[in-house]
Amino acid sequence: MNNGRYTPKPEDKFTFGLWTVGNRGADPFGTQVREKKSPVELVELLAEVGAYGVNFHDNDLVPIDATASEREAIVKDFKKACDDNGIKVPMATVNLFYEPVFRDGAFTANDARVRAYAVQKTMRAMDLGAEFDAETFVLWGGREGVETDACRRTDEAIKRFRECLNYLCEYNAAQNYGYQFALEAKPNEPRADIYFPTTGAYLAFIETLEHKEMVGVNPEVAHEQMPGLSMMHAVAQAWEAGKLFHIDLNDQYPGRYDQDLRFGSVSPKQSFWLVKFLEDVGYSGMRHFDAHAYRTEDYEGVKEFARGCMRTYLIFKDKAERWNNHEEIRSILAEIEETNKDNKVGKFSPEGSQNLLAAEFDRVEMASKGLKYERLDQLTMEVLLGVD
Ligand code: GLT
Ligand code: MN
Ligand code: MN
Repeated sequence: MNNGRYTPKPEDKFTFGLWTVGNRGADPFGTQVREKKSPVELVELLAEVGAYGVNFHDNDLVPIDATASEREAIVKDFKKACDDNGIKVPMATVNLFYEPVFRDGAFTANDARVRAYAVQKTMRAMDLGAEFDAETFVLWGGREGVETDACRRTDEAIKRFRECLNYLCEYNAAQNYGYQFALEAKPNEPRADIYFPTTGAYLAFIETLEHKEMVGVNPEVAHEQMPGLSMMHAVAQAWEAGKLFHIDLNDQYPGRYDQDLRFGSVSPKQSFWLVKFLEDVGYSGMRHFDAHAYRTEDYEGVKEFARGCMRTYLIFKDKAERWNNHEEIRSILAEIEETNKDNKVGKFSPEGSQNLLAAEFDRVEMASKGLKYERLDQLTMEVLLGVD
């Protein structure tokens, strides 16, 4: 149904990480269920399903113990695969969580050698991304946290994190890479508590950096919904602050481990509001799916998963347009706007404040009329359920 309309196009800017379609289904209780595909094969898969781009961690592409000449050969092959398949590399990142050396964190680890190694590894990952003209550099501090707070003072961890970020921003400027750093929050997993647990926490932290203009956020649906928060609200705050540099789309049941499920598959209504927000404000960045297929699937299922993420996004985009043009919804919104148009607060002035202090408000009258949000929400549901 509507197949052409929901077919991804380059201008939709749909991207996937090598680690997403390359996820082989291992979990803490069981091993891989899908055979390994090389980065080149994964690029071919992404081209087949209609993605715009691919993103990677340094070690998704170049194994950690690769020699310089192996690295060179891998980069050459991968570049060719991207060019041949018309796939871009808009974002790069660094793996600071897999190796045992990062068991106590990377930028916040107690061992100063580990922190220096983490910065070195990040600079090298920035070099790698720059070879592919990546514009965004994501930092997910997966191990920046604790099982026990006995190990360090939390404010010391924050200072260490800031020192590393300031250093990397200087490197970005010195190398003329022009990256925008996007910090990705998550409340827990793999650590019991991860520092900067929400997008909001990172937004506050960014203001304390020396090059705050270079640094924004990469909110992820699953990471906001794990603790039961609203992804769309986090995204809206980031957007309003001019800090929405990237986005990780997926889905998640609240209160569980990080599920990274197919976009829109768990919470269609929240996903709809998210897509509607991004489209309404004109977000022009990448729509990155940080999700993976069920463990039950083979690579046909992986393609089905990837196509599903994009198709669902486009369906919600369509629904958002329908919502915006819906006659009754528009008339209720116009009534709402009517009550909003006479703003009595505005910017403070001594005279204005005297007027406000003297103003008379009929609080009973103001609360006397229903706001029609029930009707508005029901109409939303009808649009979403496809009966309107
Ligand atoms: C890892 C994590 C994701 C991050 C990736 C970037 S790696 O898969 O679960 O949320 O976005 O480091
Ligand atoms: Mn996740
Ligand atoms: Mn993510």
